[in-house]
Amino acid sequence: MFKRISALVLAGLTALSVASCGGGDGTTSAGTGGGGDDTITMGFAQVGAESGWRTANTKSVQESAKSAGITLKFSDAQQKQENQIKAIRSYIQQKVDVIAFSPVVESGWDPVLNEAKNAKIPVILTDRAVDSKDTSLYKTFLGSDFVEEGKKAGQWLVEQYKDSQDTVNIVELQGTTGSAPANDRKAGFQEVIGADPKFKIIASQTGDFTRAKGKEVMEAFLKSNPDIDVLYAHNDDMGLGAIEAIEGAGKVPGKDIKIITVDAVKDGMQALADGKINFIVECSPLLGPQLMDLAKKVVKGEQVPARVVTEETTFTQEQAKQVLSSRQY
Ligand code: GYE
Repeated sequence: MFKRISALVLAGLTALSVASCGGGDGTTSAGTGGGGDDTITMGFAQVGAESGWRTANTKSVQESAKSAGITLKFSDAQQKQENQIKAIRSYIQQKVDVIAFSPVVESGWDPVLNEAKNAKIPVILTDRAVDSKDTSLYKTFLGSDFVEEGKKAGQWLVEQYKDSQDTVNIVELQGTTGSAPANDRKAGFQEVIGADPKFKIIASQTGDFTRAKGKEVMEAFLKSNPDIDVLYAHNDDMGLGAIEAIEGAGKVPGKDIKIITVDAVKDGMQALADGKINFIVECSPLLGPQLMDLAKKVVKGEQVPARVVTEETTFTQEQAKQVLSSRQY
């Protein structure tokens, strides 16, 4: 265990030192941002590599920067806010032209965002929101409507059980504590199912958006609750971990326990097509192209919308079978 933790810490430090010396991507642009030539330098502070969604998002950002001719400085915060703050500070020091980041949690960003503002470096929020009251601290927020995603999950459930009066026992695997998707997916779901008292959330805990934690927490849920009807997992990865726990307990995922997840990454869609998941709410990680467009505008000082919402759909098992082969992530 200790070995694993120290490996993670080491990986985090490496990621940060790469960010702070401006290398890692073969570019030598440190200190040249903010004027001089026309090339835009973006500092991007990523959350981590916790899920299939995140891996696809990172790839999208890196590939889109390349095709947009934007020099990218990239750092991975290993799901830790302090690492993200350090990375952003190093981007400020390096005088990049624009900073983009996906805030791991919603709170606690005002000081570092003020530092960026004072240094006149525009900030774009991608994927996740912050709860700062002062919205002048960032130029725009590009990402999904997570409350809407939670509502879609709830609406499917309400429809499934519309002809039954029996109690429906639900367990919930939440995303990272304090993150916008965990807060909002919980709230949206609750709002919809809360209208009918037969829906009961009997256990709800974080699985940190990872497969390993999803499995571990689901094992604990199964031990203390013999009558689980439904699992609502805030992402595919936790749902996939939970499937292993359910099978390990001798139950059939998708039948004995119905499963709803969010994201629609390939592994999730495969499990949906195989009948192990029942419904997936899509959340697109392919934010790179829009992010680069917004960055170019913001650097030129052009007006951009304060909020850009990603378009998304939902998938049933039948729909998953049809689109699986053409899924991009
Ligand atoms: O759903 C989850 C990831 O912020 C939308 O983060 C993102 C979430 C995504 O780890 O899989």
